[in-house]
Amino acid sequence: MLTESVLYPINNETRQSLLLDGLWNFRFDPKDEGVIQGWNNRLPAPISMPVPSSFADFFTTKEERDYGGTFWYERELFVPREWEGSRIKVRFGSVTHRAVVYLNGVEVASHEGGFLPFTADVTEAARLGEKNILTVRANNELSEAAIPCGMTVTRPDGRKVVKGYFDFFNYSGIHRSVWLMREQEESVQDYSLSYEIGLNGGTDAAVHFQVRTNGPHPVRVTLHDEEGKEVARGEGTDGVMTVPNARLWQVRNAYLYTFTAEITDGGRVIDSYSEQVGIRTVSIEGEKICVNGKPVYLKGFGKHEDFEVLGKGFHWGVAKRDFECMKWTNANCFRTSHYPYAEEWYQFADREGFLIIDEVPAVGMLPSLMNFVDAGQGKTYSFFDRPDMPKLKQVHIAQVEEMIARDKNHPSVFAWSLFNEPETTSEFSKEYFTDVFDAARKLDPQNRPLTGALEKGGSPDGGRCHSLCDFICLNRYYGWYINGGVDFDDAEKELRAEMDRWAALKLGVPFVFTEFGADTLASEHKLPSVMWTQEYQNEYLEMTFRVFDSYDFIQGELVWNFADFQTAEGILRVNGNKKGVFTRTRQPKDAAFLLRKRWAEK
Ligand code: GCB
Repeated sequence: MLTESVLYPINNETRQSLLLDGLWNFRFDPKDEGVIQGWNNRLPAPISMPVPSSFADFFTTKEERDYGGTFWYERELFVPREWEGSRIKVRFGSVTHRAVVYLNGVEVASHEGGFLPFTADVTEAARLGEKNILTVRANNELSEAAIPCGMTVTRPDGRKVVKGYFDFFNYSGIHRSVWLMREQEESVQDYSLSYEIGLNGGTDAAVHFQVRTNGPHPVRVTLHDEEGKEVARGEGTDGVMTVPNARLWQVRNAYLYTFTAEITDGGRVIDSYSEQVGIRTVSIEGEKICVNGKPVYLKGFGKHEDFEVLGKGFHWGVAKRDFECMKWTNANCFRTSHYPYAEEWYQFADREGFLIIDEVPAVGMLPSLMNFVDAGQGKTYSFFDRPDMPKLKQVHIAQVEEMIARDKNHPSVFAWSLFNEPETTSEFSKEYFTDVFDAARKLDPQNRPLTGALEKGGSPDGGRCHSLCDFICLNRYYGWYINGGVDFDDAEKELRAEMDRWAALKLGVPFVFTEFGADTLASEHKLPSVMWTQEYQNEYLEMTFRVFDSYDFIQGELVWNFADFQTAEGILRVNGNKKGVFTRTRQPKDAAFLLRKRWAEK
């Protein structure tokens, strides 16, 4: 169980948070000699590196862009003398894929996993009223004992090459904001909310709260509406508040309250933490996905954190453009394929009323460098019988815990995806995922649905893991990886045949297509169409939608992908994956207009 506080940094009368973004020092460490050489004390001959950002696409040589191994970041920071007697922490939104953090040469934290936050308590190591040196030793190697899965090979010249068993570039670095934070010794560590709506046959709502603190003083909680008016209050670390005439958080029509938890000592507020939250319920009712008890059909995309030059570095401007483009298509949902995104994405989605399927970085559990093709064609492998499996499972569950701890209070998050396209055909996979799902079921105070994205091998007949899912997510490429081009006429038949087999199982749960799409070059047109042209992408989508519209249990369509994105090099990728409905610079392909029209009416 996670004990560290992962609350997002805020500023108020009891807490201060200073952004440490900007230009840091940086250095590759191909021989992994930094620790022996004392680079944690001072990084010799560094170059400059923007934070947050991936380092890869700033460089002009392949050795630097494709670098695999250990690398270091460093910067100076000033800790105010007035902070004496408080807890002082440094918080990283993420470092890919693992990090050791030092302050003034002293190790203060380490973390495994490149897509979730962690903090270093630097209270002891910090020098108050002086400059301090903050250093990060990071590493971006991939293996089969960590997620995402892949391998690292050392070439004869000693250079390491990192190969992911997944279809996105292994962008690395400090991808998200870094904060220096001051908290009170006694402080709010965590809180969880869950809701009941329509109380007493009316519009009142119950807000159940749990607050975790690290001290003995009493806790008070309040809820304020968007006008700043207090609408409810409660006492204690565990309880329920009633909100009369609650304004619900609705899909694409969000309403946000501000939740505040305060630790008090008589009239004095020792610590106070506030965040925007939304009152809403999510549930699976038969074959429907419901928000506030009403069915919602999911319309939207699988995305990536990916943009020119920045790689996977978070940028508010890119997020803003993405939300504007998604709203223009009349979408209402996206999946954070294939890892939890920067927290700011969820804050944006809370405000814009988007639904999120939040995915843990469990991708690449099919041992192949082109498993996106193998998966599309239904090739089977065994993966979970390997010696590293217990370690992998531990890392996987730890990241599920961290993701749920981080994101559980966002109204936008309505489901947890615990995998993308692993092998799910062996008895080993069944055992593995039973443990992962069992662990996840204990973590969410809102009991959101659990799911995972199944590739073609996870079929009605061969797959062994779909029964673990509260609703079933399918990634399918009929008309692309199979039945593409001259065989396109068979695609619809085959997709229908698979859906008929699912229907025959009478599972009684909703199905969501979490991937379907066709690579499309924005430059290519042809009449009649051929693969890779914009006309083909539209025909592919029209065919798929015809099928979706004939099965009531299909309750969502998330096109692969929102935008073109960078991948590793290969004969199937033209400088990246081109299945975007938008280009990598976020301009629409013809398919965007088709979606906009369909989703306006759906
Ligand atoms: C998949 C993967 C996704 C790939 C996609 C593709 O099945 O889940 O990561 O990018 O197919 O385009 O091949």
